[in-house]
Amino acid sequence: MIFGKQLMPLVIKMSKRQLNDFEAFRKVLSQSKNIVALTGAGVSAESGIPTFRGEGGLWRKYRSADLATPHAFYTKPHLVWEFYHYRRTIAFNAQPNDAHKALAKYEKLCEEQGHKFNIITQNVDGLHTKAGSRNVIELHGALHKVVCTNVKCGTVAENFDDPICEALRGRGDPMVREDLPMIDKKDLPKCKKCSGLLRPYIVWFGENLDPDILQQARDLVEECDICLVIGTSSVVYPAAMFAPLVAERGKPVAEFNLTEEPASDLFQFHFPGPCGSTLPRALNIQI
Ligand code: BV8
Ligand code: ZN
Repeated sequence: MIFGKQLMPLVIKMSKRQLNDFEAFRKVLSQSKNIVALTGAGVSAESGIPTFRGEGGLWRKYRSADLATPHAFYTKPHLVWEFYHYRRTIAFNAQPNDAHKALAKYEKLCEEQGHKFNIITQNVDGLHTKAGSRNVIELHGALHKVVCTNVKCGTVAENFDDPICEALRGRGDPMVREDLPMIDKKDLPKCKKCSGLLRPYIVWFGENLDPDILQQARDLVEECDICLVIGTSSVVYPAAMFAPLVAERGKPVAEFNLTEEPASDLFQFHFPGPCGSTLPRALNIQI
């Protein structure tokens, strides 16, 4: 399977784009037995979770991509932990919005009809699961999980403590202009098993995705009859290639987004607007 930009020229622009054609979309959806939803930060925006490229994309004077890297953690682990402490607090206190709820209800409907429905999410906020969805592939990890950096240990654990350690209490403020005094590494989150330094269980830029998780996602992208691409700018690989790959297979793709994105021309259906409103309507789900 080819990934990355080399695929783009192969995927012809969708000749007939259908804008807000809810009836035509529902007809195509009703004939589908294997449905995939690919979600990004936009699906959680109406739950108050900042997106990466909107105004929420900045934390203090940093872009998220400046901090979501192994280098950032290696050089300034305390700053990266402050960033993730900020995001953990927001995510743990956020509630699923109507888009999450519609997808969770739709999963149950599919089950009753013997159809397959899976969510492949780039998000790490856990809101799909909180809404009741069960078939969720978290491509980039989860804010409520941590992993031990001691190579002899590598324990992955769930952790909902907020703050995760005393030294991080009150250290998430996004408005602080200058860096706060450094937190000593010994006071950063520690593994309960070996006292090694913990890091968020998150796939950072420049890191490979878990190969098993990536393969599960690729298999679904290869097999599905239709793909809903919801609230994503489709700029981060390999996730950015999934919906175009479905289009390249000649299968229908429906985009739910506020704006047009680079890949939008490849998709058949477009439902511009907040997905908390457009998605329940398209799925014909009462929240
Ligand atoms: C990989 C976890 C192999 C972190 C994330 C150079 C060096 C190193 C790597 C690369 C390189 N060049 C390219 C790469 C590959 C890189 C990449 O793609 N970079 C991009 C920037 C070009 N990818 C990787 O590194 C991946 N690994 O490729 O491994 C490798 C290894 C080494 C070297 C090369 C290759 C790993 C990527 C995973 C990074 N981790 N998340 C964290 O969360 O802290 S990515 C993170 O950003 C998200 O998970 C998501 O994937 C992405 C953000 O995108 P979106 O979710 O789409 O959010 P965004 O804000 O952009 O857009 C929101 C959308 O919603 C908008 O369209 C908006 O209009 C819409 N919206 C807003 N509100 C609403 C709405 N829509 C509807 N309703 C609303 N209400
Ligand atoms: Zn450990």
